[in-house]
Amino acid sequence: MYTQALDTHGKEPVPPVAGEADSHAARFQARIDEEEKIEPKDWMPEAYRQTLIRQISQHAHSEIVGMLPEGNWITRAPTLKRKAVLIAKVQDEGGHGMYLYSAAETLGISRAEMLEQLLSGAAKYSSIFNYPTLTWADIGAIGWLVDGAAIMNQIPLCRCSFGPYSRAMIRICKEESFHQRQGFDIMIKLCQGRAEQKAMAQDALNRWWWPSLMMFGPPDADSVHSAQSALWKIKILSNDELRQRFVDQTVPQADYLGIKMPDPLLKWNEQRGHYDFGPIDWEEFHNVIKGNGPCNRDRLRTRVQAREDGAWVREAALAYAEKRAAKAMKEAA
Ligand code: FAQ
Repeated sequence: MYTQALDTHGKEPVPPVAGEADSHAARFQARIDEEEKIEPKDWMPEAYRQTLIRQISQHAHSEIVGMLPEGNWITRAPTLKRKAVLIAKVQDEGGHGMYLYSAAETLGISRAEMLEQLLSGAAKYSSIFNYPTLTWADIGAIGWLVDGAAIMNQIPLCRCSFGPYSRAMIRICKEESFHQRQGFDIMIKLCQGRAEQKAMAQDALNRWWWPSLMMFGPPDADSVHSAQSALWKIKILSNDELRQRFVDQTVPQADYLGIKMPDPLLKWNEQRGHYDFGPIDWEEFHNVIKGNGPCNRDRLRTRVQAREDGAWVREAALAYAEKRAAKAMKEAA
């Protein structure tokens, strides 16, 4: 069980002999260089553990908060089939959050602590989920672009050095591939529909394109954690490399749909073999992650309300578990 690591936090006792810490660290790095997976009870530097707790919990929070923009359209999906598919997708995101909280728990933090960090506003989650879903086309754009960016970022994470995170990522990526296809399918239908429907798809692309590029994080030159995370093989590709791959992959898809990226500087660069694209508004990005995006307050309020509304369920489940345990004790006596 993942949570068994909670009893030791996976830490070995402080090395008694001078120099032993260095040899632990050297052995640890050698294992990473050999592409060996690090498992929860293995020795690991405290900073490695903290980096993973930070990244995995932020990722888990993103999945949970990420249920809200699309959840907003479940009651308004245009057909029964679209509604069923959307419900399944939103449930999948909840499941991804659960796998990721479990993976983080193996590092010695409890789920309750992580949730507290989210609900108090202390923890980050992906900037993208602080934008509103104004029309049905936004549901198509999220599946196509947001899941597309998430997969681009997460496929390399399937090979990351920490075992539980890499294994969670394999399953999550499989499910997100389906999510991306359903989003693209919505976009195809809208783009093959009436002029108003195609205009709706274009409008959604206009609003989601730049925030999707921000999902990959700040430029490499400004990325605080990249260098160390690359050494530890938590990050296999850099923020900018992934962003470029995403642009290169997505532009032909927009061409297929017959809609245009809202970027006048977007142009194929024969020499580089990549698309050049215009400058990203990093001020907007920093503003959103500071809590001042269009929906930050609303998202947190909704999560806090959900916790309050669910209190009676947790209390009832706990009371039932206690009652069963007491009954089992009595029967065993
Ligand atoms: N939003 O030094 P770096 C999804 C923060 S899941 C908010 O480059 P790092 C599924 C960063 O945390 C989407 N904050 O950081 C879905 C750090 O702050 P800190 C989530 C951001 O960690 C689809 C600071 O900036 N995916 O979409 C963002 O090395 C549809 C400095 O940045 C993951 O979490 C941002 N966009 O690289 C659900 C993937 N970018 O902690 C529903 C796993 C950066 O020092 C519907 N995470 N920051 O206070 C990662 O791969 C990495 O954490 C990065 C950032 C690449 C996101």
